[in-house]
Amino acid sequence: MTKTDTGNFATLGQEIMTRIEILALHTEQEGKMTRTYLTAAHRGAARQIAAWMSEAGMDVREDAVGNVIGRYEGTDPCCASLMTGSHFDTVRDGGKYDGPLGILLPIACVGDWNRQGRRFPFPIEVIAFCEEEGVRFNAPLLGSRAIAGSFETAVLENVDDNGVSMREAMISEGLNPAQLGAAAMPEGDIAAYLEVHIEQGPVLLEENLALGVVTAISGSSRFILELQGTAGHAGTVPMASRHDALMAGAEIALYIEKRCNESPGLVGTIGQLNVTNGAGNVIPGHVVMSIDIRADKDSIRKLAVDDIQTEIENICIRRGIRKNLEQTYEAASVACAKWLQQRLKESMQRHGCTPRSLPSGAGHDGIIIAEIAPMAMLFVRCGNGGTSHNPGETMSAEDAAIASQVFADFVEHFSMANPT
Ligand code: HGY
Ligand code: MN
Ligand code: MN
Repeated sequence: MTKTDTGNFATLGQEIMTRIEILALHTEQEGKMTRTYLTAAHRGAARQIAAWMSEAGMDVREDAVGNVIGRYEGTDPCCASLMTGSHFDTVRDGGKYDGPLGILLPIACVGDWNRQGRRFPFPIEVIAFCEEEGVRFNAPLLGSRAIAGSFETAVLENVDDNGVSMREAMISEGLNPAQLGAAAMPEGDIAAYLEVHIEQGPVLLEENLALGVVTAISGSSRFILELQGTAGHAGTVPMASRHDALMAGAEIALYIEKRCNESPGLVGTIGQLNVTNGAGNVIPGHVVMSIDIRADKDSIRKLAVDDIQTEIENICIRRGIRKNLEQTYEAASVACAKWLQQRLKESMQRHGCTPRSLPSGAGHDGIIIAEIAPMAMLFVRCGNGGTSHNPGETMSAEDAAIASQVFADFVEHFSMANPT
């Protein structure tokens, strides 16, 4: 792969887009993109990724949590690896680029180096992280946590909508939860981690830029709130006597919206709200809802979380509702390594790209891998207004090509020496 051979990258861009379409066929919902942890669709996708990694000349293995790991050996056995990758699980009825781009782009580049018989001093490890979204078992970033050695085994008892625990699901798929500790990669083994990911927002699209360098990955606080009121007859209970769990949840949701509108960069989302045994003629007695609060500045997020917890308390007292607020996730914002950002910008400039920097409002596996290695992210423009976690998510083959070219340049210029 020569630096100036853009035609070659156009071919790689097409290969990536074709493979994203093939991978998208591994879905739980015909015609929709839903691939959650350890379902048949997920396992089929893992096998397909492993085949592509092998075809590209990588040694392939699956670790105890279900990550698919392709290793392209280097020439110097003492060199720490350059790690890259992303996740291959999806949200429900989501997009097909969120995750797979960051797996299939490096595989395409390694395949091209392999065809040319090209090796680097350092090994390249492409990680297809098995679970980042946290959809099936309400526990995100399982794949990267296992590799970083920060997997919290308590989540093994989390159950899915069918009452199947994560532990049972793993065992039935031939994975051994007792081996999770062995999935951890020692800190010194990884020289740097670079994740290529769609931006999942409108900034690059609005500025007509193909690529961006991520400065930091926003932290987030996530909760499950259970509200216990009193179910009753919709026609006979006067409004003033009700303890309506859904109305309490609605008031809480509207407060969160109001509070998050008060600070720029602060966002709040109620992605799930379920009425237990709901019926049109029954006052909701029990509601379970998710709460997701994020901000690029941790201090802003924490202030908002405090206010929201206080207001939940006030609303529940006033409405005679019992509550259980369980925190399911907490992550501080994580800065991307400055020296890697600089290297990425140099690669972009060598290929005529404006080195635009921007923060990531979305979470990524990089927030966890940053615990064991210097981390960087390369964003790729989204089309369709920048939408994501939506079937309208899209990107172009041209942008896949230029992202491949910049990624390849980054690798070809990579050396262990951290100049700072
Ligand atoms: O929720 C997130 O930010 C990521 O897409 N899992
Ligand atoms: Mn993602
Ligand atoms: Mn996502």
